[in-house]
Amino acid sequence: MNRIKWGKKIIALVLFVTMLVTSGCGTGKQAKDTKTENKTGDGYQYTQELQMIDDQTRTYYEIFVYSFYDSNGDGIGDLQGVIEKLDYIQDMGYNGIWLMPIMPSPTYHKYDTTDYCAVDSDYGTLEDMEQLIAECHKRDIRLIIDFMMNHTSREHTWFQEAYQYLSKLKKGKKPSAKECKYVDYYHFVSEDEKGTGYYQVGNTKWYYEGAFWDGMPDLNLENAAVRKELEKAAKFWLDKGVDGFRLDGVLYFTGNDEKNIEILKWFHDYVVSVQPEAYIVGEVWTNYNVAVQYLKSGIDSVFDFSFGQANGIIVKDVRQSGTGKVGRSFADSMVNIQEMTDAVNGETGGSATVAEFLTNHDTGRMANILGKEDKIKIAYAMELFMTGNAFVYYGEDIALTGAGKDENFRAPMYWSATDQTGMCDGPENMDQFENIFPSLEEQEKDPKSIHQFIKRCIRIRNENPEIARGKVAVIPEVTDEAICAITKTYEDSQIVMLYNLSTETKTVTLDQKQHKYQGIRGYVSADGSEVTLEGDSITLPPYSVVVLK
Ligand SMILES: [Ca+2]
Ligand SMILES: [Ca+2]
Repeated sequence: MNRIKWGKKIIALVLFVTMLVTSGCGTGKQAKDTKTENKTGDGYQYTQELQMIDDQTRTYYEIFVYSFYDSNGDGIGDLQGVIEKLDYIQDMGYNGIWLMPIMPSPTYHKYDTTDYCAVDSDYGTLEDMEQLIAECHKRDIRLIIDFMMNHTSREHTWFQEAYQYLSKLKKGKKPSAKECKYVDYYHFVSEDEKGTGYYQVGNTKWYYEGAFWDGMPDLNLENAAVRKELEKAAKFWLDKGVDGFRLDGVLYFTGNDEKNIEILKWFHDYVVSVQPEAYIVGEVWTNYNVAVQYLKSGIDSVFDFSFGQANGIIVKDVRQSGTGKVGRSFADSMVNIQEMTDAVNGETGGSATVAEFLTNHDTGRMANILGKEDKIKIAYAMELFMTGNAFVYYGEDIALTGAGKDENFRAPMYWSATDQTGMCDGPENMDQFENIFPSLEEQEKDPKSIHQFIKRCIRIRNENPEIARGKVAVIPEVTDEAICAITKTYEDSQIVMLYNLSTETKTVTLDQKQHKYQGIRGYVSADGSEVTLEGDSITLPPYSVVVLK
């Protein structure tokens, strides 16, 4: 199961002339007095070099192509639009992209495909996709795509063939795969066998399963012929150079965890037989203690629905910050996630990682869930500083607005308030609403914007490989209701991380010798003020995180 074969080659890029950090010395104020280039423009002087490691642990940007950037003025985002914005994505610090479905589909969201081996004409051509892959790889960005194997579109020819066959089937006759192989591609049952989520074939006594809606008939993933079709599709994209897959709706493959895991194992084993370095992350939408079991299939990650979304640990802790035992419970939660992942890796001998996120295309956005700028900022720091892969949904980098229904979660990226170039129309049934926070153009000019804050979090993550790869241990003596204090150890290197999860300034005393640190590696704070170190004493502004080493 050891698929990380890139040898942990460290590519240390010195992007900017840097100053050496000295202990007891904050970094923000000096920045304004130097001529040194500062890329985020938030007044934060980088003192560390980037340490990008070419492995499976990455920071991914999830893109809904439809609403991202429109290159040809038809109001729909497209692959050329993504190519145009790759510099932006790279500049933000992402080294992975997850593209939501790009295959042909009758819907705007494209989760129901009619062809697994093509690009939807709304988005462009296969040549555009090849160009996008090449441009990503030039930038050391890995590109994964949504792969929907639970269901096809109702309009897929496989389903249409089966549907027509069943429509014409004589009364009392059983369907035969010899006459039409596609009847075994889906879950067709007779009237007496149908359960919830089954839909009638015309006015026959035959029904098909559509777990999500009648437009998305569920595939029979235990059929060898279906598996062959999906293998062909996976190989098609891997041969094009795609770096892996985000697997949609894993929990719905069958109603049974063990069967689902077996299906994942088949898919995983096939994918790595074609491309040993491919990354596979599954959407297993349930608590992590259940989802983590799916890593036994060999896939690299499952999304952590325990930490993410509106009712997840991060949002809950941010809402309760200052009132409950947030510092301690957040630290314990991180250890808990780690222990669950380690336990499965121990069993399989694998090196699976957790995939963290706060929002995605199925959830409301942080602008609506948390509303306040300081709370959104600390929530993103909590997510981006977790061990594992981090995913950020497009638009969250400016706290785009979106609540209520799916279409609203998939609103157009708000590039500028004055320049309409590249702006998309968004889904047809989206409600009309104003954005709560300013456009990217405005936030790029504001050193204290949410955008600058998130960019800085990713920068610090990319400077310190221990953040995404380190083993977490709690420092119990200083962890309390406001402060989460942990160490992270990756190979021979250890960092200390202190989170002030309260709205008041806090001072923490931590012996430098005992905890093996000499200075500040980097910090973020919601109001932009400095984290300072004096002797063994660290002062943390409200909602701030510091990395010490
Ligand atoms: Ca377009
Ligand atoms: Ca299914």
